[in-house]
Amino acid sequence: MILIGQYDSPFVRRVGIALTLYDLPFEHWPWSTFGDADRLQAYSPLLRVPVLVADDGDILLDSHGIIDHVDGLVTSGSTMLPTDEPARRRAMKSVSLATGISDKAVSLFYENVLHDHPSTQWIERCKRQIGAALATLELEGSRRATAFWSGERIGHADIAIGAMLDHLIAAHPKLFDLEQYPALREHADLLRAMPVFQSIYQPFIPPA
Ligand SMILES: N[C@@H](CCC(=O)N[C@@H](CS)C(=O)NCC(=O)O)C(=O)O
Repeated sequence: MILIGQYDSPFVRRVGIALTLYDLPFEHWPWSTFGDADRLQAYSPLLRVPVLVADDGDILLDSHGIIDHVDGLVTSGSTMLPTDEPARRRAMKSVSLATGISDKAVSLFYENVLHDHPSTQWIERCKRQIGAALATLELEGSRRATAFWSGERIGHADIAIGAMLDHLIAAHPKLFDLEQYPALREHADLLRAMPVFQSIYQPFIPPA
């Protein structure tokens, strides 16, 4: 398998971390969506990452689709999503909140750097959406009684939240302060201490 995209993308990083934790071998092509756009488009018509090239050459797009495929490659007992309800749908909701924040963080970043006249209305909307979703995750985290989001071992929700927080703080250091979200800050610290979060990592590089 080949994973295309840089690890400063929270979406690419969550896939890289999942593949690593699953012990699934993969090659990593750290292509930039801007700098490598020409060669990327052959794999990703939307010019987005992550892209996963399967061993048979099939191409998977979007971190959700890729993670779903990757979960199918491991034995059901070892997938990083609970199998029983309501734990499964709760974990999926947390993943959606985290990746939704990342969507908005990316959008907010592009609004500021790619537009001569960024829209105040759009910026305020993104900030409001990110703030409300962070508060929702903070509440979930503060009520949690387990070491990880969905139990005693790491799962996709933890990975999505950890990747989201690192990206959010790196891309918008002046806008979001983790001190306001103690449960999330504590969880980010726990995850950052894990070797996989340190090896599957790249400092944030703005598009050029
Ligand atoms: N929903 C997608 C989002 C992927 C995404 O937005 N990736 C960003 C990198 S962080 C990207 O490719 N941006 C380039 C663009 O949208 O033109 C996923 O979960 O993979």
